[in-house]
Amino acid sequence: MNTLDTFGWNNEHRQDWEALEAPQFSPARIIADYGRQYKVALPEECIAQLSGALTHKLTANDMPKIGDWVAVELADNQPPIIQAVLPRSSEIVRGHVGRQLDKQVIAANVDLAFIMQPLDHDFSPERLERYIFQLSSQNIRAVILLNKADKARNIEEKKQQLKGLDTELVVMSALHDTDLSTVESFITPGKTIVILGSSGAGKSTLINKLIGQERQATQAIRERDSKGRHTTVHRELFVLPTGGMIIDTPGIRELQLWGSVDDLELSFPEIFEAARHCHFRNCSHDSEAGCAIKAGLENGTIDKKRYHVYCNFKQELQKLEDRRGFIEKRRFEQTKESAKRRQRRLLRNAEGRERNDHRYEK
Ligand SMILES: Nc1nc2c(ncn2[C@@H]2O[C@H](COP(=O)(O)OP(=O)(O)O)[C@@H](O)[C@H]2O)c(=O)[nH]1
Ligand SMILES: [Mg+2]
Ligand SMILES: [Zn+2]
Repeated sequence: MNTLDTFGWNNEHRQDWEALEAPQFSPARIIADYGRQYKVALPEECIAQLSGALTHKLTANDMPKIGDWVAVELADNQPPIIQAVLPRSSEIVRGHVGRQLDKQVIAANVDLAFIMQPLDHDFSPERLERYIFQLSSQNIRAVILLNKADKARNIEEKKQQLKGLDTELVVMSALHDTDLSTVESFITPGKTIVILGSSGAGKSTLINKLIGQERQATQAIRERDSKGRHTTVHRELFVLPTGGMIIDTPGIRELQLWGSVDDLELSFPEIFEAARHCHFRNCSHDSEAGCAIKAGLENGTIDKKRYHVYCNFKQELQKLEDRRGFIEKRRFEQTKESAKRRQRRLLRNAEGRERNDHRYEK
């Protein structure tokens, strides 16, 4: 029988729960996110709604996300109402797609992430680097699952292209492998794993295999380009027979980065290490004498492709920082301006009162 512990409830959550001082509510975990409605585990599973107060109060990112622990109000003959969201131990985020400048929370309270990529023409080291960067800046351990090994050619060559990543790597076939013990060894009781990757990579196929049931719809793929249509439309958390949980996600077409230039050091330590040895402190690694990056690229201690990816990310993150800085500044100026307006208004009112007072005194 499932208990809250099956869903990962631990001492840390218990402490957060105590701090909430809401004994009239019950703890529950969000196990499916349908937009306005949620499926929660109490541990028994049911559909819950967000309270009106939270709907108004919370920003989009603070709204309950898959994996969140929440406080629900239970009443007879009524659907449970979510009244609070507990602090998150971790977040999986990406940059917002579109014009909005913000992060977007994909899942909460995750212990490990599988990044799944097929070994066919969808294989892209740069795309993997994006995930690795994003996860390392969120302090989430990642494991790469290279899927569809049954269809792949040049597996060794592809693995070679990933040797600079310093991330565990499993070559597999979700569809044909009868032994998934290597993948299963990462999934331990009480821990939550999220599976990320493009649509059509084989995420839902793997989840069905792990659960031992066809719970998630998988897609008939267009053979020509192996591009998938999105079959998984919402995020859902599954408890595996072996204990441990896995969150299925719809495919991410392009992972927009969210973070700062400083975060790059976590995923590109060799580049930062070399840069410390450049002759000039503000070396742009372009044409300066005594540039350790250039030397590293020439003698092969720095991988050229990785350096290229690093430069792209740096540019992207710098742009993000600049835009965020610009918005912050504008917000600050607007606050200053409205404070001034408020002060002027108060002053005018005070003067008005004074004039009135004089009138009465006469
Ligand atoms: N050849 C082959 N096909 C696979 C493998 N894993 C998944 N597929 C197929 O790839 C398609 C997309 O799988 P699906 O699980 O829906 O991908 P998702 O979008 O990542 O959830 C389906 O037609 C699967 O049958 C594999 O290991 N080998
Ligand atoms: Mg799917
Ligand atoms: Zn340099």
